Amino acid sequence: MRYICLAVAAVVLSGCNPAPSQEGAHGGMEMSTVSQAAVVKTGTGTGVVKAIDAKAGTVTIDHEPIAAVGWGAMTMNFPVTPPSLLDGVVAGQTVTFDVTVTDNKPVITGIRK
Ligand SMILES: [Cu+2]
Repeated sequence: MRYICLAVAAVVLSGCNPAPSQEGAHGGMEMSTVSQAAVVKTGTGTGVVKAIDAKAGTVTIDHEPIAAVGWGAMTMNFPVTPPSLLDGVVAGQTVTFDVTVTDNKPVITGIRK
């Protein structure tokens, strides 16, 4: 009886545990990678300029989805580096822009009209 109980326990453990524990280990590895090094993603987006703050060096863009950085369509405010990229950019314009996202903080590094 004892062996049977152990066998049943082993089957239950092997049947239920591997999938969740593997996922947990995998997730844990990803988590530690995230906490140890900056995650940098770059992408190119297209959108309509909603507002510009030349003094702050920021631009608000209603952008289309940018798969490379995992974003859906949204309106958001970006810092622009260097701010001179905003020269000649006006609200209402449709622009293509390069964005670098470091640990979820986006910066626009290029704008094309
Ligand atoms: Cu966005």
